[in-house]
Amino acid sequence: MKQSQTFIPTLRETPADADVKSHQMLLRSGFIRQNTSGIYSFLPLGKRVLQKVEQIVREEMDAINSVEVLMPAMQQAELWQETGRWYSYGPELMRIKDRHNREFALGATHEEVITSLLRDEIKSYKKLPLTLYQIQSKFRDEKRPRFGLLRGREFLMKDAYSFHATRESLDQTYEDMVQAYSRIFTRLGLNFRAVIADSGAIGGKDTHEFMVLSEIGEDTIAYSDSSDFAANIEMAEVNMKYDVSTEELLEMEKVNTPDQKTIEQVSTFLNVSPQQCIKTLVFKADEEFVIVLARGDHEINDIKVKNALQVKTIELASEEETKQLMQCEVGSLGPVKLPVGIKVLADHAVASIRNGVCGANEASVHLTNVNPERDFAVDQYEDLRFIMEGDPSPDGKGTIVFAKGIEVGHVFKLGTTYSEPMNGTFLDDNGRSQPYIMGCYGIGVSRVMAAVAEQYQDEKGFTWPGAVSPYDVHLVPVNTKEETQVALADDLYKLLKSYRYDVLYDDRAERAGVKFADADLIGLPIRITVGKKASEGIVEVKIRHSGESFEWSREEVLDHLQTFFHTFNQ
Ligand code: 9G3
Repeated sequence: MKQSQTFIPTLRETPADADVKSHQMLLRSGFIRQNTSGIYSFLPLGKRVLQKVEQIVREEMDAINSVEVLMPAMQQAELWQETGRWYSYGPELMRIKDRHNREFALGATHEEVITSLLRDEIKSYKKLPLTLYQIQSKFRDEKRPRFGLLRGREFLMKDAYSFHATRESLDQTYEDMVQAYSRIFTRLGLNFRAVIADSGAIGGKDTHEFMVLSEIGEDTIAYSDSSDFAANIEMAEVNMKYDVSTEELLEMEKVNTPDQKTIEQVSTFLNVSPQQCIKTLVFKADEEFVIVLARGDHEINDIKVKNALQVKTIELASEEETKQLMQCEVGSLGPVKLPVGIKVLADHAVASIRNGVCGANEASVHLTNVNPERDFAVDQYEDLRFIMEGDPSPDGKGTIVFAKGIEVGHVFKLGTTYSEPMNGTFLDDNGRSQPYIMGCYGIGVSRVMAAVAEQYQDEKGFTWPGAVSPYDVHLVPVNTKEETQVALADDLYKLLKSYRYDVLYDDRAERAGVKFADADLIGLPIRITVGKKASEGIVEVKIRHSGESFEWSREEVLDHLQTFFHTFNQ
C-alpha cells in the first residue's frame, strides 16, 4: 500500500481528552477517531488490526466446530418481553421505533434472537449439540463510556451460543471454548488469566472471565503466584488453616473506650492488633436481621453471606435499624449477650481468636479476653471474607497476588435460563420434550485490540506483535527526489509483495524526520530505510520492538525477513 494513497492522520501531540495510553496512541497514530462519546470510527490501520484479531478468533472458533452466522442488530421487543429482559434492563438497553411505531432493542447481546431462531428449526436431540457464533456490533448505552475502545457504547463482539441435549455435552463445549480462548489470547500475545467469576446479571451456573493483566483494568483479580488459580475477588474462596494460640483463656472484662468506634481506633486504644478484634456487622437477609462476625483485619464479602444463607437479597442494615435492633451505636457492637433469636454467622477466622476484643453492645464500652464458644455462640462458621494478598492460594499452591484486569472474554453455562421462557425445546431420545441446555461465550473484539495496544507500545509509539500488526514491513525511501533510492525502494516493494509480505510504502514527499516519527508511531515490526547507500544496493533494516538495526543488501533482506517473521510470530 502506498502511504500517499491511504489515510493515516497521525498527530504530533497527545490528545488531551485521552486518559489511557492505548487510547492516546490509537488517536495519535491515526488508527481510530471518535465520532461522539463511546462511538468510534476505525481508520484504515485500525480496521486492519481489527481484521487480524477477528481472523484469529474465527480460526479458533472454526477449529472447535463453532459455525459462523450473522444475526440482526435490530431485535423486536417481543423477544425481550418473552424473557422479561425488556422490562428488567434500564437505559443501558438502547431502544428504537420503526415507521409503524413498533419497538426494537438495538442488540446488546443475542440470547433471545438465537434461541428464537433455533426453536423453529432444531426439534430433535439428533440435531444437537450445535454451536453458532457471530462477530458483530453490540450496543450498550454505558453511563460513563471511557478509555476509548475499552468501554464504548457501540463495540465489536464475538458472541457464540451452544445448544445441548445434556449437561455433559454443555460441559464438553464449555471446556473446548475455554481452551480455544486460551489459544486466542496466547496467539494475540496477551498476558491473561482465566478467572473463576461471579455469574453477574444473567442466569446460569459456572462462568469464567478472561482477564488481561493491566494497571488500568477495572476488575481486581486474585491469582496464585505459582499455579493457574485465578478468581474475581468477589468469587475467590478462602481456604486456609488459622493457627490457634495456646495462651490460657483469661477472664472477660469490660473496658471504657470513650469515642473509640472503628477497629483501628479500638485496637490502637487497647494496644491489641486488629487480628485480635471481632468485627460485628448487622445484615438484612431477605428482610431478616443476621449478625455476621469477622476478624478485625478482614472484610466481609456480602455475596458470600448471601450464598451461605441462600437468600435472594442481602444488604447491610442501616444505622437506624442497627440501633433499633441492638439498642446501641454501631461503634460498639459485639456478639456477646445478643438479643435472642438472631442468627449469628462467623467467618472461619473468628473461631481461632483467643482472648479477643469486641464491642459490649454499650456505647463506648468494649470487652476484652472474649473467646468464641465460651463467651458467644455462632450458628454457622462459613467462608465469608474477601481473599487478601498474601493468603495461601485456595488450591494449596503458592500465595495470592492481586492485579487489575481488563475483561476481554466471558463464558457462561446458561442451562435453560433462556430456552425455558422461550419454549426452545427438542424431543429427547425417549420422545419427551425438553428445553435446550445452553452456553454462551463472548470476546470483546474491539476491546481486545485496545488491550493489545495497551500492552505493545513504547514512548515513541506502537510495537505491534506480528500477529495483529496492520502491515509487516514499513518501506521508507529517505528522499523521494533521489531516483536511485526510489528505484531500489520500488524494486524492494515489488519483491516483498511477490513474497506476500504486507508492505506499507512511505512514498510521501515528506522530510526524513517526519517519516521516521510516523513509522515509530505506527509501529510496524520491521522498517526498511532506503537512504544514501542505495547506490551500493544496501538498505538499513530496523526491528521496531528491540530497536536493533542492520545493513543488508537487497538479496539478504529476503532470507533475513523470513527468519525474523518466523521467530517473531511464534
Ligand atoms: C443488555 C445490556 C447489557 C448487558 C446484557 C444485556 C451484559 C447482558 C451479559 C451478557 C452475557 C453473554 C453473550 C455473549 C457473552 C456474554 N450486559 N450482559 O446480557 F440488554 Cl444493555 O451479555 N452474552
